Amino acid sequence: MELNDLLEEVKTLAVETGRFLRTERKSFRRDKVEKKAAHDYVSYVDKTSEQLIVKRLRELLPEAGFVTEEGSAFFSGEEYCWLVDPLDGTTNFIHDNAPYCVSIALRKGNKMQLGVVYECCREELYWATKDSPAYLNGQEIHVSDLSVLDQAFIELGFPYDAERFRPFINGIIASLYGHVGGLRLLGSAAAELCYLAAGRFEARIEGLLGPWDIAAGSLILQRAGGRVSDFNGGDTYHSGHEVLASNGKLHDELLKIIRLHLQKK
Ligand code: 2AM
Ligand code: CA
Repeated sequence: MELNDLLEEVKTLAVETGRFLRTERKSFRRDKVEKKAAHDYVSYVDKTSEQLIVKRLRELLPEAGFVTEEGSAFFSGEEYCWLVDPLDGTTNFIHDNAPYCVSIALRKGNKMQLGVVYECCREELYWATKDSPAYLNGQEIHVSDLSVLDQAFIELGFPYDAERFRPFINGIIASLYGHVGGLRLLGSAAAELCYLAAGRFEARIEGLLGPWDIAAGSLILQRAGGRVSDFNGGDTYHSGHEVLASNGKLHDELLKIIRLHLQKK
């Protein structure tokens, strides 16, 4: 199947799955939540959403492997690989907060081919392919061109593994708080990368994520003119372990600040 045909199918799938999430949210009860690790939760909703997505993607591209958050399918070196987060922003979903998303990306070898994120709460469909612009509900989007740190609106993420991340993020907050236009924490890496792509933020810093959290959003951001790297400016960000995302203009300045606190991570 051609990449553009696949893209159309994945867009439809992301919206359908997002509608399922919103419907489930209406009757969702907190006692349905299970604990994966400390403060890391999952429910039948994440798992059902993943099963729906994996079933459809298998029909679309039978030869592809999978890297998924809830582990219902596996990657064993196939040329094509789907990276799926069936519900990014699970903790928001559980508490009936926005945003939460469906995130689907396709990688061929080492190169991301397409990324689709459906932000369920605002009904926003973001997508890009390896050589297209980035789009939000059919409109081309671009990162902001703000280049002054003092005015920058910056997103932070707090991963579930607080003990490992706390010293680093404390340092980052100490450096940025009061020296930037605003700091926020929305709780969905996929949504935040897309908001950055749409010019709503200037940068985002988080680590200790999974590849499924950032695969689609990173491609969408890059195709909107932004930059994504690990905390040394390299491309190991794909693992999700270290992710600095920005409009490009503030990237080097933020890397310098991150380096001051890296040894504390
Ligand atoms: P989730 O909602 O799909 O679990 C919140 O900081 C953001 O980081 C969310 O996108 C959340 O994804 C993700 N996240 C936090 N800790 C994570 C972990 N240990 N593994 C995977 N994703 C994580
Ligand atoms: Ca998830």
